[in-house]
Amino acid sequence: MKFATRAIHAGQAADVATGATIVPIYQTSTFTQSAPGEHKGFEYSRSGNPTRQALETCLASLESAAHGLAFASGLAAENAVLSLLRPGDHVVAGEDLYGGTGRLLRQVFAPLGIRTTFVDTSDGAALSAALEPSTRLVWVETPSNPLLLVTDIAFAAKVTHDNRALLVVDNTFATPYLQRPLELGADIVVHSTTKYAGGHSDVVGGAVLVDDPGLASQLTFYQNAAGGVPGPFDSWLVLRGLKTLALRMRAHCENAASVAAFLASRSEVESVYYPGLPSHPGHELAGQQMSGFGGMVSLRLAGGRDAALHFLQALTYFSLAESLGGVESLASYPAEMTHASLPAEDRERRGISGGLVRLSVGVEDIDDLLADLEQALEASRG
Ligand code: P1T
Repeated sequence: MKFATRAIHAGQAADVATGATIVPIYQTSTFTQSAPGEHKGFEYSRSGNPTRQALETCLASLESAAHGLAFASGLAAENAVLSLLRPGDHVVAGEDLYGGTGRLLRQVFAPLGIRTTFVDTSDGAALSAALEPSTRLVWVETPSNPLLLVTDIAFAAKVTHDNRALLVVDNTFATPYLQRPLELGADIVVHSTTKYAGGHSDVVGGAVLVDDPGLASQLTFYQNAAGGVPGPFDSWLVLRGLKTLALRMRAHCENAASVAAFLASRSEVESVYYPGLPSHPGHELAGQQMSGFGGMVSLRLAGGRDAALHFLQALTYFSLAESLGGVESLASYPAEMTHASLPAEDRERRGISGGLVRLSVGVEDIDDLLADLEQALEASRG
């Protein structure tokens, strides 16, 4: 079965009990047993629920993974992966990554004795140099949030494995339609399914995908023992979103490419960050390890913070909002929104400041999006 077919059919056979064509929302916390311990595969919805199981099967199929686990949010999924670590373990993580992931590493796991070194993982030499004998996990976001840096997954897997550590790739921005890290050597894929997987900005969720049965059983134990699971309705919303992932990603890529080219032609814009532009330092690599360049575009306005704020206020179809990956276009100011939890000097050093704006390019008509951007750029001049 090809990708778009699996998105619609994997884990989604007609319901055995009723023939329902669409996986039902099994809105139940518990399952009646015929005798103690005798049941039909489900006992209690924290441990397992048929709607969640359908989602987990579908996500695993799309990521070419043997095992899929769904969580209540992307951060709950990340927390499950980090629970594999013990005090004294070391993590190497990309320095450009979602602010909440950095906060989890710095403010939740560091006090537990799990240290993280943040480096630019798109720089192979910097990545290799950051590995230590106690490094157990390498954590990569590619393309990264918000600067769209591209890390070589196959290279990262090699140096990580040479160091007897595990490579985690946050595949939220790319989605399995454009990039499948497990096929390139990664050990663990994480997702915020809140984003492109769900696709409609109406649900918060997360997922972890692995091949290794040992990792799968540790993570399954943690999922049940710690309990950060999604409810049946949220699972169903993500599953419904996945059915159109291929269609949506093609439209996101096409619109984002037009937006990036348009922004690059404007004098108000100092730089455009989009892996699909030949000028992007990761363009060639992205062309090899991804089958499209995605729907996220960041830009730096020459007029700095004031220009950025005027631009954001003037936009009509791009809502000023956190999050990304929905059918509707969103715009954010990372320094004061998604990445506000980073230490200020880190933000400044990495350029998450001044005129930096992040766009999640939706699937509206491109003419309307470009007209909206044009009038907002004019307004950004103040
Ligand atoms: O919000 P949540 O579902 O918990 O997912 C966290 C997360 C994980 N990984 C990446 C790459 C993400 O972008 C996110 C969440 N990001 C935003 C809310 C944002 O606007 O960037």
